[in-house]
Amino acid sequence: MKILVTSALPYANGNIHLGHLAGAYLPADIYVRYQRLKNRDVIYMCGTDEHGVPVTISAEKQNKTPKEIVDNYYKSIKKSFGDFGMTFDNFSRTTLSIHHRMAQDFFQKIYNKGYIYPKEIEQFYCPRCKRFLPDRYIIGKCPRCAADGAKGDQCESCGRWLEPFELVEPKCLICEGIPQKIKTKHWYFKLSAFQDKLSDWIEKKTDWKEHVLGFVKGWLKEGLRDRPITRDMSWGVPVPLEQAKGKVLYVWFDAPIGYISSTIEWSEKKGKPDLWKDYWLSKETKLVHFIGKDNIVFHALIWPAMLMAYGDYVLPSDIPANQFLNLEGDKFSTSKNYAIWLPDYLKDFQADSLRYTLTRNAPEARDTDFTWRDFQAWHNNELADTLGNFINRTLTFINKYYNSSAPKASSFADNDKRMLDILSKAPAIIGEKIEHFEFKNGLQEVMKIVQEANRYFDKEKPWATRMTDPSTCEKTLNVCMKIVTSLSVLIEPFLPFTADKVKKMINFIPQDWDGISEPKLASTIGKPEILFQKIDNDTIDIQIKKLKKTDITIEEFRKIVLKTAKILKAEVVQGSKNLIKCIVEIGDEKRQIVAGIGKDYKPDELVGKTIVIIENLQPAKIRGVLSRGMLLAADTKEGIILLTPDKPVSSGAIIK
Ligand code: B3M
Ligand code: ZN
Repeated sequence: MKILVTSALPYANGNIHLGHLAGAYLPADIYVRYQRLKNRDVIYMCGTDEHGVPVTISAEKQNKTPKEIVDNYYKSIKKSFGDFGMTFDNFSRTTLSIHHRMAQDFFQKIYNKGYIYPKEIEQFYCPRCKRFLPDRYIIGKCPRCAADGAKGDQCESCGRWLEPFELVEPKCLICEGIPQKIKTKHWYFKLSAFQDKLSDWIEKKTDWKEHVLGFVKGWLKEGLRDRPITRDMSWGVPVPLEQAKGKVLYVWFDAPIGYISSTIEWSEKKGKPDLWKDYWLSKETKLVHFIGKDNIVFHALIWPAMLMAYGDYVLPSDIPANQFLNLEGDKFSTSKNYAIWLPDYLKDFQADSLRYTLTRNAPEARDTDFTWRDFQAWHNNELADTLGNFINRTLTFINKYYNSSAPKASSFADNDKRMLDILSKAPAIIGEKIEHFEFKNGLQEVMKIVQEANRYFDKEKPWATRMTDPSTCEKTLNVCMKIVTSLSVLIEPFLPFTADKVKKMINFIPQDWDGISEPKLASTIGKPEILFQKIDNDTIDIQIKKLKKTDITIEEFRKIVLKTAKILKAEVVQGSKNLIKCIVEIGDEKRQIVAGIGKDYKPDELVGKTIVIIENLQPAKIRGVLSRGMLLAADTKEGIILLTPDKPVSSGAIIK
């Protein structure tokens, strides 16, 4: 049997945070590493989702092109995943031409089969921004749960799937203006045609997670509606129809196809361009999609319907979606920068401590909470004092008293046999948990062995028997060495970096998951090293403080130099609608500042105004134009309003 594993393709518009890891990435990596240790034919596909409104919105906010955004985040996401020990067989990008071709082929084929049709509809248009507003460019109140900030396609609070017109008090996301309804044409996917087929298919998925089935059945009960799968934007996969010029595929139409194109890219890199077909075109393949719960509808309904419409590909066999991880009692929020970002975490701590914490506390069946205090306690008490301690006390003992050669044993007493019996059963017990996506329980089983092992060591007292009964002592250490050897494999899916270190220290003889039930020992061991250094309170306090981004100290505020400045010259930056380049006078000095105020001010209106600027901001290039400083303005519903002094004042005056 072939196993094809995927993790949700992260949008290339920001870094990965702990919530993402706990949802879709870490569990998949544990699963895949385990399958490899079982010698199964498994591949693990992922890549960045580089189209769609999330990317264009970030580009607009940062005054960059979408391409600049995705190039940058593709690199940094890939790097931090690598440093976290993620073992994708391929990490692709949806902007590659192979993906564009696949997505267009997919569209074309199901269009030819009659599953896609055009429809004239009304759509929101922002008169101020002068453009159509795709769903996520509209925000408002959710019609079901009344939460603020619901997006035009989905309410993140209650999970309801929305159409932009359903939002109460809709607003343009960019300018907060009130949008108008205007006619346009879009292409719809006939999801309704798959109502019965999907219901039958889901009926058979009795072993899926309860909350996934609950979600899916809820949608099926409401009745599936056809979905528009094209958008009026320029960033994306062009719709492959003459009549649809200037439109692109909806990102959720092209993104899951990315799982296939990533597999094709992998095959091509391997020099076996048809290899992907063995996985995708075989009904025997076990296709497993790891995702967070906000992606359930797309993976468990729309994507299978797309696959059914297309016809040739295998359908998902399981979708073990996780619930959400919260952070110190609150939701992760990218927009409020309330998150722990993976690259930041990795600067200060080792990957395995996080892999441990996130698995020990995995949101498998309900939302869970990450706290820095738990992280510290589990690292110190469980990784350092329990796991690290057992391995260290065993190896140090052997190093010191047996000159680093593996202790031998010819017969065993009951207590030893009990321990060896635990080891022989461990791979099956832990494996069973992993196969059922119960990673938290799997890890708990590993830690039970470690606790037993420490108890065994304490009870056998080798430090005493060394003097009184040397052969018993050697036998005890032989058992302990077997435990360490087993552990070096059993912890690998969860703690791969630690597993590697242990294997090096014990001169590990290659053994797979099943083989490790009767561990083979190398004849000598290397030098023991401490696996986990304790983390102190100060280190954790710093992390906790970092999370409260909103408060700054008076010292921090004093670093900002605010001054009055007079605008001498202003002109629109070439190739941009919104950026204005101003030459300002600050006392004796003249300098250039670029500001995104072109929608609300004409260059002529600006000249002669005295405004307020931040003088000591690091220079930056905006669209290739140098900007030294930043002007202050109120961001209001009516537009941008510049701050100007109450009474006439000369330029260069310090503001306090
Ligand atoms: N990029 C959404 C997300 O990051 C989306 C997943 C696509 S999986 C095909 O939550
Ligand atoms: Zn607008």
